[in-house]
Amino acid sequence: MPSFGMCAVTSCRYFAALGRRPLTARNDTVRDFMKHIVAGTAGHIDHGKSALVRALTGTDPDRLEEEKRRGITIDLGFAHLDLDDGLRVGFIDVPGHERFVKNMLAGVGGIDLVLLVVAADESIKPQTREHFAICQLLGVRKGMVVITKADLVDAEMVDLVRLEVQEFVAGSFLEGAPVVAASARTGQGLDILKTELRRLSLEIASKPADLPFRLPIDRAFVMKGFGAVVTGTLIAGRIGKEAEVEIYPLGRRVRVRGIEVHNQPADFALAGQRTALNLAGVEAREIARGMTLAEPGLFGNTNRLDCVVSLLTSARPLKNHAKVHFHCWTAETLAEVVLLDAKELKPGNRAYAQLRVAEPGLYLPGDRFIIRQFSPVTTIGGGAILDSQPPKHRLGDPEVRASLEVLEKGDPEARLQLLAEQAGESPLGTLVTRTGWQPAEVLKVGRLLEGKGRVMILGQPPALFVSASHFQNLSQSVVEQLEKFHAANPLVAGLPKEELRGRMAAALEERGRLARLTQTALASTSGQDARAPRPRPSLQQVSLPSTTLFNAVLQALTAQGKVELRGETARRLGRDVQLTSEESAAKEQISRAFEKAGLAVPSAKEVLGGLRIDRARAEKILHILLQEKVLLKVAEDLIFHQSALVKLRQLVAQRKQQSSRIDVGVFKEMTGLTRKYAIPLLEYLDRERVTRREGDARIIL
Ligand SMILES: Nc1nc2c(ncn2[C@@H]2O[C@H](COP(=O)(O)OP(=O)(O)OP(=O)(O)O)[C@@H](O)[C@H]2O)c(=O)[nH]1
Ligand SMILES: [Mg+2]
Repeated sequence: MPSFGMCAVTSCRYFAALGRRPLTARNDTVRDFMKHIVAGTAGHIDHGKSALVRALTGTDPDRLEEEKRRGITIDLGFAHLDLDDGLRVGFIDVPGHERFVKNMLAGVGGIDLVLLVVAADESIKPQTREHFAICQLLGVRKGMVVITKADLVDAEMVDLVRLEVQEFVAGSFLEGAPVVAASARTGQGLDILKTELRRLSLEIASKPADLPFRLPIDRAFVMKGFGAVVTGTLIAGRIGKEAEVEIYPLGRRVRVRGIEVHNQPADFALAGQRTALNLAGVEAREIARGMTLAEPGLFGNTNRLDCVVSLLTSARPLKNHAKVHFHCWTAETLAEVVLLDAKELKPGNRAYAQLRVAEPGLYLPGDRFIIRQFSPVTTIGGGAILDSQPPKHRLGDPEVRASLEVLEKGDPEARLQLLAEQAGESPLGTLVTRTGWQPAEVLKVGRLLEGKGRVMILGQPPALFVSASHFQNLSQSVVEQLEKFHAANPLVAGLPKEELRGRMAAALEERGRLARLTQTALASTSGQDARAPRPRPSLQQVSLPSTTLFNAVLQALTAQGKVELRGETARRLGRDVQLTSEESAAKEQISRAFEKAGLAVPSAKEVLGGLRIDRARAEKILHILLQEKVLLKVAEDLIFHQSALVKLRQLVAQRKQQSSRIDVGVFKEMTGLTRKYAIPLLEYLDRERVTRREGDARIIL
């Protein structure tokens, strides 16, 4: 097997193919104590972004032949620079051309700081604005402005551009940020730039290594001798060699055969690092930009996202159900914007919306995205994902807004409680996708809520989160349904558990509907705003409870003495079959008829036919007698009174004193029965282990 990463020669070939610096013998392992920061360039075409990266790092980020020939950047380029103090800055160089903004978007998602590049001879141009708006929408927090090509103009001009730039970034995250004049040609300003870069980098918090590992793929290609290689910025967690990972949304599980961090072989990669992974078990052509590597089976893919969307002031009003281009991390797809609390989104405003994305993917709460107009394609806004597996919302449901506010602004406990309440019951895995937290974190916060009586965590190991209100609603519904059942079926002792569970969806729906009606009525009589958040029953999505939850509810009700379980049936405790006097008489009559007949029993049809009550009720009474074991069904249409069977056993026991062997003839003689009764009764005795068949005879046991 080729050794990806550790072999200097092949790695050189590998990096030659990437257009990067080859390995040096000195740097053969990644230093995990280093701080890793990712800086992105941004700015108008030809303003000197790539030349600046090259001047800073010595690496030409334009790696494609076409880029070199045309002198423009088409796709993302990568380079890095080691500053002192164990600080490594990875650069993502983006294209400025209007047509390649989508490539820019695939790179900008994972950056910690931006170098907004403005050429001294051109000042602010359209893509300066667009790229900067994108950075703001994506929530980039740090950066600086670099006035490039300072060698082409005089100092006065540089000052003028500086003023323009300062005005341009006023009120944004770049207000007060360094504005450095530099020249890639003369080297002017590069030292100051590095000093500022270092200062800013030290202020930046490292990306979260304690969140589940995620690597949005920005490139996938095949390396001769290695196979599939993918690259990307590790946005969370850590990944080690030999780990099994899943390619979302493909659902393919593959092995990490080798890791390189900033061109150097490594045993693992950490959040914030530019990473290349050599994957075993997949072809490069099966993987594409926009897919994500993450822990296998941990998350679910999604194509519905609840989010908050902001529209740029430069955009046209956004209509409900508008189609847009959606960009999140390295992914790009079409999406429909369903506005949840407005009919139309006005320029400069924000609203809650559900995005229905055309291609499912791995998106988690907190992820930022950009939307671009369907046609002509320009950036019009962006936002943050609040829920990656949202429920279907009822049209005009005022609670939707209140819930989304909790998801946007609430603390972890409030958010988890809301998600648990919305679903009624949620498997741990769903909550991991809906929070983006590690399973252990979901359990930790869940336990806090459990301590406060707001959720219950069921299962062994604990894996099912049930909101306390849902549990309560279910318990009440079970009792109500049983009451209803008993009232309608006085002759039936109980309801099979599965049937009872099957009635729960409709029962909960009804409870929810009533609760909503009451609340609306209360709100209108008390003058309250009907849109204000209300208690939770209507929040829950009505569906059949899982068996785990349903059994837990039945257990709790049994412990409370409200319900009684008999085998697979449930009934209200102490609830007996209630018979009318006519029915009681019929019951007595049936019982007596069989008792009197001894072993030469009549058919059930004959007995029931002689009663005064109707056939259906008679059948139920017969069923009760069978359930009470007063009567016993020995074979199809062969029912005996239990006293007759007791006598039969006694008879057989007496016979044993003479001989422990009997055959059919002897049995017939003993009992005076015909073959019609004798054979089924002998088989019954065999089943009851009173006798054992041996050839044509029986041994009495
Ligand atoms: N005189 C001078 N020319 C520069 C400087 N920086 C870049 N250039 C030139 O400007 C042109 C464009 O530079 P690039 O670095 O390719 O610009 P870019 O912003 O990366 O362009 P795109 O990636 O296509 O958006 C090239 O011809 C560079 O040689 C500089 O500081 N001084
Ligand atoms: Mg360039």
